[in-house]
This record gives sequence, C-alpha cells and structure tokens, in this order.
Amino acid sequence: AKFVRDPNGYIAYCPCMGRFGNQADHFLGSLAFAQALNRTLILPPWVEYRKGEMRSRQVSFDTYFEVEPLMQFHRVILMSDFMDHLADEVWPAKERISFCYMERKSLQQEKNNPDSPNCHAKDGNPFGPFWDTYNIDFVGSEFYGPLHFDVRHSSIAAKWQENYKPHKWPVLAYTGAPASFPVQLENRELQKYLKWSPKYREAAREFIRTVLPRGAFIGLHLRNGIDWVRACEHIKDSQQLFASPQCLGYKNERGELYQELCMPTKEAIIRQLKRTIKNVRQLQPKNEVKSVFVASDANHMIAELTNALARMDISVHKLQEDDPYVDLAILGQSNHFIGNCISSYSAFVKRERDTHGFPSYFWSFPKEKER
Ligand code: GFB
Repeated sequence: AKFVRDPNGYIAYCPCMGRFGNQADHFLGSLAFAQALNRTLILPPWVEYRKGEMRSRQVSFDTYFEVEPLMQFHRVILMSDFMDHLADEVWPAKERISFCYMERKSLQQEKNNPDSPNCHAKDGNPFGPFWDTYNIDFVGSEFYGPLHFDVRHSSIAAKWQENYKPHKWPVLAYTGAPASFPVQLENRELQKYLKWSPKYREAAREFIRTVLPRGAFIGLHLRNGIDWVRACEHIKDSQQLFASPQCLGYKNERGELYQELCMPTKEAIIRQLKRTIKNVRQLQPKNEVKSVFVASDANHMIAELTNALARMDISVHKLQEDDPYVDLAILGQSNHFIGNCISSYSAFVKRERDTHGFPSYFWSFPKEKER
C-alpha cells in the first residue's frame, strides 16, 4: 500500500546529456516541469561514465540525495520503485511510448531500409544502457513539437495537459531531460530540496573533522583537465558557455566571456587565493582560516599552493581517494568557496551554498582590470 498510483500521471526522462553538473541542472528544471504539469516525477538514476567502459553506469538517485526532502516541493518516486511496484499496472510493456521533440535519426539505420519516424530512444550510449537498467523497451514514438519546457515564462503547462491527458498518457517518457541547460534562473532555488544522503553528508563531515585542522577553511574548485582546456576554446565565439550565467548573468548583464574565467592561470589562482585569505582574516579575525581544501578533475596544484601559503601557516588538502561527490559535499560546507564560473560542477556548489547563505566567489571574476 506504500506505492499508490498517481491518477495525474508521471514524467520519466533520461539524463542523457553531460556529466553530473549538467544532469543536476537538468534535474532542477525537470522537477519544476513535473510540478507545473502536476505529474509525479520519476527520479532517474544518475548516469556516470568510467574510463575504459563502453556503457554508462546508472547510479540510483538516492545514492547521493535523499528522496524525502524533495516531496516538500513536489511528488517524486525513485525509478526503481516505480518500475518494481507500479509499472505493470500504470505503464504496461506494450504501451510504452518514448517522447521526443521530432524524429531522431538512428545511428544504425540503414540507408536502403529506413524505418518510419522514430525517437530511437535507446540508440547509443548512454541511451540504451539507461532504459535497459529497468528493462524498458518502447513500442512507439511521440513527437511533441512544438511544445516546449519553459513552464516559467509561458502557459505551456496547460497545453501539455490538454494534449496528453493522464488516462491516455500515464507516463511521458522523454529521451532527454524536459529542461534547459544551464538551469533557468527561477529554478536555481529548487536546489534547497536536494539534500545529500547520510553517507555523503557523513563522509564530508568526517573529512573536515579528522583531516582538516580546526578552524575555518576555504574550498577551491580547479577545473583544468584536458576536456576543459578544449571546452574553453569556445570562449572566443560564444556569448554564454555552460554555467557562465551564474557570474555573468543570464543576459550577460555583468559582462562578456573572457579566457581567464574559464582557465585562470596558476599565478592568478595563487594571487586571488592569497587576497581572499587576507580579506577574510580582516573581516572575520575570530574565525581564522587554517586550511584550504582543493577539489579538481585533474591538477590539484597541491605543491604550488602549499608553497604559496606556507608563510601564512595554512595547510592545503585534497581527498586521499578521488570522489567527485565527496568533493562536492565538502565544498558545500567550506567557510568560503572559489569556483569556476563556467563549470556546472562549480555551479552545483554555488547553488547549494546560496541556500545556506554561505559566501562563494569565482576565479578571475570580476575581470582583473575592473576590480
Ligand atoms: O559535472 P560536469 O558536468 O561539470 O562534468 P562541467 C565534469 C565532471 O568532471 C564531473 C569531474 O561530473 C566530475 O566527474 N570533475 C570535475 C571532478 N571537477 C571535479 C572535481 O573537483 N573533483 C572530482 N573528483 N571530479 C562539462 C561537461 O563539465 O565539461 C560538459 O558537463 C562538457 O558536458 C564540458 O563535457 C567539457 O560543467 O565542469
């Protein structure tokens, strides 16, 4: 009796774009979308990619975040719970239709044997492995264009409800997230319903308590792997890139993109960190900064930073074993945080800290000469 069918229907989707930061942005938008349509949101697993593995891994939503707090905002159910307890009744195998805006071409499709227009929802990675995780096959496709997901700035939710009545369409299953990237301004605050699971909350607390010296610490996110170097090349020909609206504004009201924002130099990082520590020491002399915690996908700069801060009596730390989620949870708890404005991974930390009123800054922002 724990799982009661929602007569208003459900929304399912594959977080098929990008890695964690992108998926988190998409999640907040999808949550808002589900609420606007008054359908229960089926919480998808997080899609992860490991080096050397051909197929994505699907990690249950509640591995990282609690389900309960989300309910304060809107009805949600774990995808595994939905499939195990409700799907047979609500969404029988022969009635599973995938939703996409318009026809999606198949990768495997043979030229001389074209099939009818189709979403090809399971074509390629992570698409196939995602739905396979729950043994979901689709028997048909629905092209929903020109409907869209901007429920915040239009009356589109009513159109969705009109076109897709829950008794005929119990589950709207999207090939990608029904949301925009980056997350819309209005949906950023939904972050407050995303609470770390006890495991990750505890891991962060334990690291802070046992590894870091007593006193305040500054959290740093250094995004500097090779994929990032390549991504930063798009700076020159874009208005926005990934999470850049978080510092530049959604209409670039706080400036245009520039290279340092994406990839600050080592010198700039050290300079800004020292300046931040000095400012904090002046403003909050009682809660002295004793250490720095560095999270990075590639180069943590531990030696350089240790060296640069030696005279200030500040130690520099990172996780002994790489874990992007423990990194995030710790960054969320630091007394101060300096992140990368372009990175959606940093954006997750910034939003979480905003919900607590904790201060955050961005590398090389504002622009040097404007400071
Ligand atoms: O999270 P994410 O979408 O942020 O993808 P961006 C970056 C991934 O790199 C994270 C790892 O999900 C982590 O797996 N990573 C990044 C880190 N920073 C850290 C860190 O501090 N610690 C650890 N342990 N891992 C975008 C992509 O990344 O990068 C875009 O999402 C695109 O789709 C672009 O590929 C190049 O927004 O930074």
